[in-house]
Amino acid sequence: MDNAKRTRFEAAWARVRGELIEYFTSKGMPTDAIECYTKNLDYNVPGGKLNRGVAVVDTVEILKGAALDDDEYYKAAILGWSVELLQAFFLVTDDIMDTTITRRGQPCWYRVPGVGMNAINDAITLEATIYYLLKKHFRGTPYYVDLLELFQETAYRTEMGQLVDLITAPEDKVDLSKFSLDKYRLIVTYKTAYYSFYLPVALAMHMSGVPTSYTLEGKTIEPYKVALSILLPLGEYFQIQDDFLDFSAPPEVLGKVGTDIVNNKCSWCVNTALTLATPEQRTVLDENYGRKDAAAEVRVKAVFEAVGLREQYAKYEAEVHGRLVEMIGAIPDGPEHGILKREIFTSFLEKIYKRTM
Ligand code: GPP
Ligand code: MG
Ligand code: MG
Ligand code: MG
Repeated sequence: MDNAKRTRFEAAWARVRGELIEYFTSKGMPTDAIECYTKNLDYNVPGGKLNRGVAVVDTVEILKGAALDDDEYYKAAILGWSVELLQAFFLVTDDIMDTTITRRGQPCWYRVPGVGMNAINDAITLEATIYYLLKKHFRGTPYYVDLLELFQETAYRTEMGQLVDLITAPEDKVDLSKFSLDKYRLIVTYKTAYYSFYLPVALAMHMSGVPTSYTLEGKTIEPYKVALSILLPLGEYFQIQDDFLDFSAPPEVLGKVGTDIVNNKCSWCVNTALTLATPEQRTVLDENYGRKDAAAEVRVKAVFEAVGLREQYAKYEAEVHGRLVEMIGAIPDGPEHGILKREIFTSFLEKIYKRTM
């Protein structure tokens, strides 16, 4: 993402943050509570890659077909920051559930001295903040209920995916026969793709007045369904990257230390390795995967290398990129109609293609 784009989006955060602290203060909260809330916001909301939030603004601009004025930009940015708040809510709790050590190059929030399990309330507060912002800025718009439903339904789906993710990776019982690429696809579609990919675009579509259906050259188009049909596979690709990087990326680059192997996760890496392993390699995986033991993790990584996971990933990435480009090329594009545009999806794809962090 270019710097100017990031800087403008971050400037909107300074304003949103000010509004939030002002509201919190106006409710008569004591000074130490205001301090804790401010720290919660500053530590957990703005420090990520911001792809999801910026995607809202980008999509609103693409749909308009012209630059946004300051008011339009700020409204779109509030939705973008609401997606980032949802993400912060998920990550704070996900790190507790996954017993992760670092996130975005710093200790996970629950591991910060003085925070501990108060992090759970902090996460819930981050989610509540979304609905405060929506009410304050969108209560009077015709699409307010669409925004509310979208946030609620998306969060619910993510929580369903998180449940399947967690129960497929029990701490005390490793059973690799429970894993499959089909199970994997279900988990990642629900736990990642809806909130990371569909949500930002659908929010922007609602804000831009895109209707549920319209007619183009005699055909009925359902633009939200079309968007979903591209964005769910795109989200699957993104999570496969996340899983591959968990295994392969240097923690200094990634900003977090991979925990999927020791946590017995049904990740793309283990599923792919299972399809390629010899009986001997399979035994090594059965005996070492999901063990809270650094030496066991090293043995699993050695099998991942031996089956050629890196080459498999490179092959997958080239293949999925081609497939997505083709899918995007096949959707109805109506620049002259000002409705769905292929550029929404290509800009998203190019943002994540070959990412290393
Ligand atoms: C990412 O999975 C999934 C989420 C962040 C959704 C969490 C949903 C909740 C309802 C809490 P991950 O554990 O692979 O992400 P990371 O690798 O970033 O920890
Ligand atoms: Mg996690
Ligand atoms: Mg997780
Ligand atoms: Mg991960």
